[in-house]
Amino acid sequence: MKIRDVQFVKSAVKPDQYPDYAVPEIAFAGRSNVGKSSMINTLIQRKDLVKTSSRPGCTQLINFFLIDETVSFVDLPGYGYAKVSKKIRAAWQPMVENYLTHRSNLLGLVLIIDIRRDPREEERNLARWLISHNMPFLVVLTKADKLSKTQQQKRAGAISSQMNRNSGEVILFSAKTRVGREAILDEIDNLITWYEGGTEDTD
Ligand SMILES: Nc1nc2c(ncn2[C@@H]2O[C@H](COP(=O)(O)OP(=O)(O)OP(=O)(O)O)[C@@H](O)[C@H]2O)c(=O)[nH]1
Ligand SMILES: [Mg+2]
Repeated sequence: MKIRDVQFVKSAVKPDQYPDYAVPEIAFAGRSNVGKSSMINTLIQRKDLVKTSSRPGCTQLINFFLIDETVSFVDLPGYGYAKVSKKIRAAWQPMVENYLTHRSNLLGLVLIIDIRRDPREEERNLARWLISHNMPFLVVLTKADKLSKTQQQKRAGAISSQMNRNSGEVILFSAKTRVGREAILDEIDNLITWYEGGTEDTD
């Protein structure tokens, strides 16, 4: 997948605010501060089109980006950050659940996990929910640059078994070194090709 043009479309909270295009959409989900927004910047090769911060809770709305007018990327707010106000925490779940259940052109998710941390209840719940709704998802272990090659392999083995995936099915990524960028874009490409094959007009 080659990316030429990227447009920030809008931020939304509720379904009636989502953009009304129907292009295949990929959403990036994960714990607060894991590096979702940085991953999108790396994929689209823009340093800071998507706002990032070392402080958790940076992305608080659902942000839509249109790639070459053919694919949509969605930056989701992160879950699990204890220090944001109760009000924000209470708003997160319905906002993201609404998105996951109502967005008809949502094709799949990139579920992002910090390579140094074990997946917790939230990641496992989300994975379970996605499986039960037949929603494809890719597991990406980010911040790989923080570990040695040996440690990376060790952690990839541990996390993939905790997420019930084969270790070949998880991708190691770093927004710093950009390792894993092509692999993620290839997987997104495969998903879109599979989707378009299945929805082609057969008349
Ligand atoms: N070393 C390293 N740091 C990273 C990487 N990805 C993100 N970061 C840093 O992690 C912090 C959080 O990154 P964001 O992209 O804002 O994370 P987020 O998941 O969008 O966070 P929220 O919007 O708060 O949910 C920033 O300080 C980034 O520079 C990475 O691959 N390696
Ligand atoms: Mg963010």
